[in-house]
Amino acid sequence: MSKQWASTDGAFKRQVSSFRETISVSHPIYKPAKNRYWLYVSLACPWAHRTLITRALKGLTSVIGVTVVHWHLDEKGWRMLQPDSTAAADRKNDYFYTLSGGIKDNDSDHSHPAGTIKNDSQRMFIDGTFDPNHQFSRLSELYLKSNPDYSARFTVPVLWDTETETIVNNESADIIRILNSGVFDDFVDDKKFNSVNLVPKELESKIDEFNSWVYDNINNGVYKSGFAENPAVYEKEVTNVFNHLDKVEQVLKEKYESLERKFDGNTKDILNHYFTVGEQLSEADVRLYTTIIRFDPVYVQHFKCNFTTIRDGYPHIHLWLRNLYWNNPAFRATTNFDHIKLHYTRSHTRINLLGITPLGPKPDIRSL
Ligand SMILES: N[C@@H](CCC(=O)N[C@@H](CS)C(=O)NCC(=O)O)C(=O)O
Repeated sequence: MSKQWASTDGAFKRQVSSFRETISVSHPIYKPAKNRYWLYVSLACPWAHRTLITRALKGLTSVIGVTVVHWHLDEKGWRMLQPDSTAAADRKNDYFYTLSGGIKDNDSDHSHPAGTIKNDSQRMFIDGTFDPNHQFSRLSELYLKSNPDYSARFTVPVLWDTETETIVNNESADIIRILNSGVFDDFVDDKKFNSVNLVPKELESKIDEFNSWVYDNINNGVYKSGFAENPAVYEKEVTNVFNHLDKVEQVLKEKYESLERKFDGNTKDILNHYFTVGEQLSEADVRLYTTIIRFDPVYVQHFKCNFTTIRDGYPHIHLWLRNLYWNNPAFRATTNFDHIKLHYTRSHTRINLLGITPLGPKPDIRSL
């Protein structure tokens, strides 16, 4: 499999994920268990972010541990921080079983002090965490341990099995379905989480339909715009992104208007039902959120998606975004604007040669 992102016509191509197993009671190897599986994520990556949100929404923080890679991606891929050995042992319980994977928010007022952070910064539990399972320093080591012949890119997220020492799955769309499936429900102490279902049967086909055009045109669309290698490809892709944001805006406008009638203008009731598919939080919201939350801080300038911003051009999407962020800790606590901004602007040196991270927009996200 090729390691290149772009094809000869200058268009960005996302590689197909290689590990596609599931976890279930009937699976010959990967059975549900507590503390057996581990997630390796980047807080910058929208695909990995989906898995952290789903883990939080299903109450799986005490069932599945998390390692957060350093936000800087270099030519050898993602790296993990190296602690002294006692810290590694002591901190496993304290830090890994949190919504954010143990990363402390370094930016409490949501202004952005990126200018003070260097590429080589290695602040434990701020820039990333470590791998208590092996103390590996590179994500690639997991891939090669799982399959010594692996020759594609070393991507996050990775769902790792600590028992067989193999990757169960490295495709976020699959991983969030596994986490949502209920296979871990028995191990969750607070049973209120068991009733959470992000893909209820009656909405499944609508969620799939929404996800499929959102994936190609928005989630992946921003990358196709930003990584385009010639102007014609860029212009086509960026126009397509905004055409589909218009479509989402229309969906949410109609939703808002119908909820306004239903709840007689009561804002609290409206916001409790203000989601993209149906009137409950679903996987469709999770998958759209991780792109929209990055839009104004990064994609507008870094990927040149600058017809307008979400905050100025899309009032209904903006309200939906802020409702998720400010009213649901699973979204807020897993969103780290430092990792997001620093990763894109300092790792993609082809796009941003000097690695200067723009300080704006201020604030990263507006209040509700
Ligand atoms: N299909 C994968 C895509 C994951 C992906 O592209 N991850 C990027 C970060 S946003 C990555 O890890 N890239 C590492 C590299 O290119 O070396 C998924 O959705 O899980």
